[in-house]
Parts: sequence; C-alpha cells; structure tokens
Amino acid sequence: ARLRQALPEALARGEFSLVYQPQQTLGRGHTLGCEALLRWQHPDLGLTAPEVFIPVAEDCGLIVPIGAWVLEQACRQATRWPDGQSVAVNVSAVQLHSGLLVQQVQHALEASGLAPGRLELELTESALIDGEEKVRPTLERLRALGVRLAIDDFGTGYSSLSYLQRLPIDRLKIDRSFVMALTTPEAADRSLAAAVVRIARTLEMDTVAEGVESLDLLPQLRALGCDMVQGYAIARPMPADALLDWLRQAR
Ligand code: G
Ligand code: G
Ligand code: MN
Ligand code: NA
Repeated sequence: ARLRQALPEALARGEFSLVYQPQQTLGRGHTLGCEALLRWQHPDLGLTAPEVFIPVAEDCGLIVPIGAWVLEQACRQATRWPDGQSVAVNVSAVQLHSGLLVQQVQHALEASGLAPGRLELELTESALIDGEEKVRPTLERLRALGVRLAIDDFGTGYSSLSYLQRLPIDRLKIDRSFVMALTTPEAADRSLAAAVVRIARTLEMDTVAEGVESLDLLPQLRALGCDMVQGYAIARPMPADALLDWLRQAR
C-alpha cells in the first residue's frame, strides 16, 4: 500500500535510475550493446525490485509515463557510448498496447539524437500474442523507424510459435532457465537452448543467451550457434558512469 502511494511521485522526485548490463558477441567478445534495467530508490522504502513495482505500475497505468522516461534516459545515455553500441529497453505489455509507444520511441530518438538502429525494444511473448492483430501494425511502424525488436525470456511465455513468423522480430533472448539447464547432465534439459537457436536460425533472427553466470558455458553456447551472451560472468548491471569506464577498457 505504501508502495502504491509512493509510486506516483517517484518520477517527479527523480527516484528512478537505470543500470546497464553489457551484451557481448560469443565470437570475439565485442560489446555490441547493453540492456537498460530500471531501479527505484525511495528515501524510506529503500530499493524496490522491478518485479515488485512494475506490476503495480502496470496496474495503475503509470508504466506508460515511466516507460517514456526509461526510453528517453536510455537513448540519451547510449549517445555517450564509445563505439556506437546499442541500448536494449524492456517494454511492458501495457506500454505496447497503450497506443503511445511509437510516439514515445520517436520522441526519445529525436530528443537524444540516437540513431534508430541503436535502439532495441525487448518485448514479451505474452504481450505479442494477446491481440497480435493490434500489435502487428505497431511493430511494423517501429521497424519502419529503424528500431530493432527482440523477444525477452523466449520460450517461457506461450507454446504457440506461429506468431513468430507473422511479426517483424530481429532477435530471441534465450531465457535464463534454459541457459542454466546447460550445466545439468540431463540431455533433455540441455536441448531447449539448442531448440531456441534453431528456431531463430530458421526465422533469420539472432540469439542472446541470458543469465550466463559462468564463462564455462561459452564453448557450449558457441557450439550451439548462439550469437551473443549477457550475464554476471560478463558483467553485472551497472550505473551509467561505471558502464562508461567499463566500455572504455577496450573490450
Ligand atoms: O535486473 P532486473 O531485476 O532489473 O529485472 C527484473 C525484471 O524487471 C526483468 O523481467 C526486467 O525485464 C524487468 N524490467 C527491468 N527494467 C524494466 C523497464 O525499464 N521496464 C519494464 N517494463 N520492465 C523492466
Ligand atoms: O527479464 P529480463 O531478462 O529483462 O531481466 C533481466 C534480469 O536478469 C535482471 O533482473 C538482471 O539483473 C538479471 N540478470 C542478469 N544477468 C544475470 C545472471 O547472470 N544471472 C541471474 N540469475 N540473473 C541475471
Ligand atoms: Mn530484458
Ligand atoms: Na530476459
């Protein structure tokens, strides 16, 4: 309840910030981009996890202005990165269905001057499937702007795959649970990450393995034909300034 009361003021009070987690190629370990992750620090409530406050913000519609702020902030930060790295921004289903997303993205790109090809939006499967007919024109407009589209936590949302062929998607993010399963001896558990890579290949999408906690996983992921990795083994999410230092260490 306190959270619900504090949330409407959080934007105006500057209590939100973004941290960034690098994404590297599996081949040469180049950093091609970073995912922006939202943090909320309230003076009394302290740090609240996004898993807790994002559902609340979705419930009351606040996720729409908060999402606009995230887009603007992330695009502005990305213009400072040294080698034209991209920024990936998580988009809530409510934001996607609000009818305001295209406008928000256009505004963030114009205000920051970021090249559209350097912005990637992470969408969830459930957000795409609920009202696919309505979502498709939105995605097509975003694509027409030059923005790239990824599916987050791929494989955990729905069993239907047919929507994948019909929507303009560039990338699948292999859910952390499938990546973790690669460390188990069970062949069946290990096969899911491989299946996601094959689906992506078939549909001409690329793949990012999420939640890579050990460098020991890299050879396996490479053998599967996965393109990129993201996780604690590469870097933890970090504030903008720390990220700039990290990126400058020529990786
Ligand atoms: O690092 P982490 O605890 O930030 O992320 C937890 C969850 O919150 C993830 O599912 C992530 O996608 C989601 N999340 C993080 N930042 C944002 C954001 O800016 N917008 C939305 N909609 N979700 C986010
Ligand atoms: O759902 P989404 O993929 O947007 O959220 C990413 C979440 O995963 C964030 O909470 C982020 O902090 C977390 N994360 C990033 N790298 C790792 C990792 O290597 N292991 C685990 N367990 N979580 C990670
Ligand atoms: Mn994500
Ligand atoms: Na994810």
